[in-house]
Amino acid sequence: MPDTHPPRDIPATLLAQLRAIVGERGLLTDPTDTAPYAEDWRHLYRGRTPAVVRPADVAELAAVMRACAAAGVPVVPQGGNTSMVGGAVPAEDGSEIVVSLARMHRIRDVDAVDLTLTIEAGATLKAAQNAAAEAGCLLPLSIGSEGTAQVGGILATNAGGNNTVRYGNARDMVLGLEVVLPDGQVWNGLRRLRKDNTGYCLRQLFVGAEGTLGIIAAAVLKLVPRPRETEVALCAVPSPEAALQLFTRFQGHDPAAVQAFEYMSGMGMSFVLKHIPGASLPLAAPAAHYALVELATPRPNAGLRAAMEQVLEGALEAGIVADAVIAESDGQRAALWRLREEHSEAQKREGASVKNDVSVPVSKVPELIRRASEACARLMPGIRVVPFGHMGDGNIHFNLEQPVDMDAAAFLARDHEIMDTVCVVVRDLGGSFSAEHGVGKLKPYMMPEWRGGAELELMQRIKHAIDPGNLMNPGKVLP
Ligand code: FAD
Ligand code: 2HG
Ligand code: ZN
Repeated sequence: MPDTHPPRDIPATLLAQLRAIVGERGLLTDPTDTAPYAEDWRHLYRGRTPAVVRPADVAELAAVMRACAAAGVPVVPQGGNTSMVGGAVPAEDGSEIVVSLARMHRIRDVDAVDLTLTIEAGATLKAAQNAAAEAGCLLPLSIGSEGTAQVGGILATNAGGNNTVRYGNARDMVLGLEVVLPDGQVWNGLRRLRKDNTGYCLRQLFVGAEGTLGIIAAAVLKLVPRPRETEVALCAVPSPEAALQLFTRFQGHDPAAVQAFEYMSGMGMSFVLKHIPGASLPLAAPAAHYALVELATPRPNAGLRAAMEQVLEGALEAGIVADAVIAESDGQRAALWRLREEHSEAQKREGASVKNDVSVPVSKVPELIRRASEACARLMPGIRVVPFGHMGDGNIHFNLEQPVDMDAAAFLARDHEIMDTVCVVVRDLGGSFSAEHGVGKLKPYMMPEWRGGAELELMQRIKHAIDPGNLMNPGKVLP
């Protein structure tokens, strides 16, 4: 979206105060330096900010927040800036300061007995996974952006990803939080207890709040024992219904082993093969639909390979699977996952796309794909339907690519119309308009219709109680 607003001045005294708190290294004010922090990954939003503040520790962060609160200047917390909904982008009028957590990335503690990782918000998810692995454990959260997305960002968005089917979302991994409140007060809730019924569960308020209530400075995350066996297979399937049947067969065989179950369309896969260097399909022929399944277990000698082969053989005989390949090495497992994880990048390279990060009950996924595909084709002949995602937990990225002969801007101008067309079906199936990416700047307009009445009113009351000055990430989440 174009930046049409003139920059708004913030008090020079505040800038001087911020510089005194974080030093020259911690403050960016040159527009060339701040520009990357003011635009989102999808290039949907281009904001402007007079300053990006990069505190080095929680004391500096608290002082920054106290100074901004005293000056009445709003702040936008930013992690890896990989939000799919423009959640970390400042306003266009230059009235908001970006607070980047990037310099707060220390691993404070890993405990293989307690199965906990205490880590600062600015560490990348990948760094958190590595720290867990070095201690012989697993942090069971995996998303395509994990090399860039930060622990604070994944908690603020309650990220989901590939392992939700087995381990739940980010909020299921949080035992404790350290949060800096809008007035600069620090709440140290870094407890590592498995049981702690002492009043309201405050940490869960900040998880999924998308930076509208406070800034997460550090967290205690729950770990699990690392898997000893992992098997990954890519399957060509005749339909989304067959993919669902395959999923239920795996779940029926051993629900504790299904670590991921992902769906991909033939069109989406063709984009990956076309745009991603080195990507190749290890099956006899391209298919209309694919499923990627990962089984894993911490049990030694669990015979996962035999389980994978047994379920796939049964599915091949029943006509649920047309062809399948099981990875033979870590390299092959990574190559199969790459075909899945490069879907976002491939869709971006193919042209403009409208994303619908929706969820429905797992049993309704095939109906969602069929009905939403039909509805979009009626709305815009030639629109290209590229659904993919986390079928095992009911979360499909029902993405639409511009028709080949249509101008990208003309296509994007109809984004709400397209999103609303998909959402009519989602709603009818009892689903959600945002499964894992959040509401951000893109979708607050949907909140009154989907969450209106007592639910939205309660959210607004909580927001007002914690952030009465509306200084935390204004314009995001709540309409
Ligand atoms: P940012 O984009 O920087 O911020 C996101 C929101 O959190 C903003 O509202 C921001 O203000 C707030 N925030 C950031 N840090 C803090 C903090 N410390 N305290 C308080 N608020 C904060 N998401 C999924 O759920 N599942 C996926 O499978 C997935 N795959 C992706 C694949 C790709 C290729 C890309 C580009 C994105 C994907 N995402 C996915 C979306 C995105 O990566 C996640 O939402 C991620 O959790 C955002 O982390 P971040 O550090 O980049 O946060
Ligand atoms: C994924 O699952 C991400 O790969 C991104 O959530 C989805 O690009 C998208 O729409
Ligand atoms: Zn996803």
